Amino acid sequence: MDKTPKRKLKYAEIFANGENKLKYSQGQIVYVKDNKDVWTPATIQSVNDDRLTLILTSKQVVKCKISDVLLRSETNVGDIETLTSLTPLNEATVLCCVNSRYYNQKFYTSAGSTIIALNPFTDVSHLYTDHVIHSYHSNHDQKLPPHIYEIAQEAYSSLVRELGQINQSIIVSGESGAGKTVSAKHLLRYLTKVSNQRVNEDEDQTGKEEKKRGDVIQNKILDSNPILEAFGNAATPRNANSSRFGKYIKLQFNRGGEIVGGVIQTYLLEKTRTVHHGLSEFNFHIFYQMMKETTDVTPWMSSLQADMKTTKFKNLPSNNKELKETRKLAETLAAMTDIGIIDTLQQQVFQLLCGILYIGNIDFTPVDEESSAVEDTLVTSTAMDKASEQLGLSSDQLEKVFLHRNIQSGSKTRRSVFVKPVSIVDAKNRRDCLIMLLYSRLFEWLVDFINREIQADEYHSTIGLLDIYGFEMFETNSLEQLCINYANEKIQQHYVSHFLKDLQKEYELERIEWCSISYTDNQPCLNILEGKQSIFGVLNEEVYLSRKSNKRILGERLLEIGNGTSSAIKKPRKCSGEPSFIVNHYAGEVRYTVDQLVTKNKDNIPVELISLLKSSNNSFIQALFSTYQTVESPGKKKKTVLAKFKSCLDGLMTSLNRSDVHYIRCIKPNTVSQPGVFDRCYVTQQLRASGILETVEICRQGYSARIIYWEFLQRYGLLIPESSSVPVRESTSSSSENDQSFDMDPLDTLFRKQFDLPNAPKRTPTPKKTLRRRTGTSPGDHARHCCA
Ligand code: AD9
Ligand code: MG
Repeated sequence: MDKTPKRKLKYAEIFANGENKLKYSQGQIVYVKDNKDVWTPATIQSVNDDRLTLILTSKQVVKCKISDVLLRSETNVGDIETLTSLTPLNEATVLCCVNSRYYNQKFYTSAGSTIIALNPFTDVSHLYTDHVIHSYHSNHDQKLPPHIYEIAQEAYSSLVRELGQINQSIIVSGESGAGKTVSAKHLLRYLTKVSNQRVNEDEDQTGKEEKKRGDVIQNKILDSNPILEAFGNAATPRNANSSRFGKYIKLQFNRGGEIVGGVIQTYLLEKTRTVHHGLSEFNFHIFYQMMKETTDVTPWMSSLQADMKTTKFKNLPSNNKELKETRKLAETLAAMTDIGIIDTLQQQVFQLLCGILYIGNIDFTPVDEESSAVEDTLVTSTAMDKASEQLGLSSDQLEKVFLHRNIQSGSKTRRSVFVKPVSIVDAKNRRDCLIMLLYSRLFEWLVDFINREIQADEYHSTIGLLDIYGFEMFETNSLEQLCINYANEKIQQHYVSHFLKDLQKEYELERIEWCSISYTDNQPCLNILEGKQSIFGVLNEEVYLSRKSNKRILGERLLEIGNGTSSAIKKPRKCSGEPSFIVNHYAGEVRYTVDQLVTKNKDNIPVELISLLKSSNNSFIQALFSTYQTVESPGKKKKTVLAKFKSCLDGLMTSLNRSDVHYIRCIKPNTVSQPGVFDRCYVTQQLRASGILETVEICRQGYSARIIYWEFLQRYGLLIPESSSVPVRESTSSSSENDQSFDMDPLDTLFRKQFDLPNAPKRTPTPKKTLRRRTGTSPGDHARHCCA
């Protein structure tokens, strides 16, 4: 075997090399770079060294460099379902393929091991019928069109057949509004349906009882969606139903492949949305749902609605948004009932929401620079009365907690507490803090309640569905966007390291002829965000130093992080206005404003607020806060928002690393959320950022399936003639050592004969391979790799 290290070729270089060899000639059909369409079709009129004269479809004649053209396919690329089958395979053909498919209402395309899901922005329910589910579940040989169900089925099959890692995960990624949440819902429905079908197939007398229990759990899992969407989603300029929290739901299966439970892990709800709204930003859906009066609700809801009807709530930017939520309240209430939140509890929840809205209407006036008073207006006095009533407190208690703070002094043993008035700015902050605290605690309670209802005591394996908030880039970006985009960077890094890096490493390890494909690694950006000297490091230090941050100095400190050597962080070109910095994320550059970063990272909750809520006469509020920790463990610093978020995401990564991961890449075809509009620049940007092109190239050059030896033998062993000596496995253990020590030579020889393959070189033991991938290439490829 030739051991000379191969020079790493860049992805673009591979195409270029291949194409240069072809020597462009007159009459050849190509794509040429274009500002509007990214790549546009053309025909070569003449060639002059490295310059070409082209004729466009508009008959316009243009001149360009050879490096500005890519080969065009003779056939209709729109008919191709699997990008790995594109010939020639390049950015232009990939783009044209997904573009044509989109206009032909084919929203799913296979891209190696991944499915690309284009958001239809229109009703395509015919794609998700029970019949379609059945087709993908019961299909064994027939090639069905690409679909997200294919990925769900792959995960489910691996789980029930116990191939590779038992636990499976499906990561649904993409920009905000790309269709992750909708896809995740379809995946969830698919998995609940097929797990049910399996039970029906083998149902016996005792199985009936279990099935009933299973049905109840599965319905509860499905019911968690409308509840969490109502309380955790909101309209943003990018998506009218944007998830404002990350969600990882682990479906729990028994040995028979039936869903017996689930557990939901949520990540960082964007609680600031309850008090601050930028242009075209709205509060969480649930507030609008409850404001929309309907006839078919319970008397307590009607009286709450009548009470709020004439009030204009400051924290409820309207724009008639509640009109769109007409149908939803009944749906949310029904789901709450089904999941086990009884009517009286529901009433408590909505009274709390009503109280939260009224708190937002309380305003203040300055008395002097250091003290303030509650504003003497009808709006504020009504709000004070209503809020205190709903929260089980007195108006005096509320007023006191907004206008004064406790200062502790003295030693640990002789501690005294002073009460000090606060400025108008601090009074408003305390009001907003109370709102955020109440809402986030309510959300946590809901998630805990759902988990208690759906979690199984015992289970065999899991399939996790990850649906986080998509990459965001607004006019003004703050800590919320920093966290959201950081989470997306982590997911992208998972993809890069597990798919693009590891797969190639494995080929090298197995000494498989391989021409390394380079890819954009987002590790430098992650280093800038969370590394030793990083944005998180600086922002956490500012919190721990407990000093008043100077925005300008902090901005300069943040910009020093890269030492001018990393291109992941840079100074904005226009430095006027608020201090800010730009992070070069994998999906694009985002400008973050320095203002409020430290305050939000600190997330200081005054102890007085918690004590007050603990003393509430309202049993629900009391219960919500009874176990709330006000002080961290002695000697430990209070964790910042960024530190908590990072450790949550590290936990998520550990969980993903312990499972077989399947990917779905959602692509948003346009920025206006309209059907039938395919913005080629915007789509190309997403294709490039996601690493789709590299994935396709790796899948095409690589092998379609990777199966560990024993599984391979189990599956295909029956093809071996009886007279042949088949290697026998010595132990039942599935440790990787056993897989490595197993001698494949006899089996290898047999298969090589069977498929008429050349003799294999002697190979060294390889680490256990656990991933199975399909790229839509011929079945012979399975044998080809397994014997390689
Ligand atoms: V965010 O990161 O939470 O802001 P998502 O989750 O990626 O975002 P979402 O699933 O909410 O986007 O989809 C946005 C909108 O696109 C939906 O409200 C639908 O109107 C539309 N959509 C998405 N997928 C489909 C689909 N498969 N069929 C029809 C769809 N419409
Ligand atoms: Mg979403």
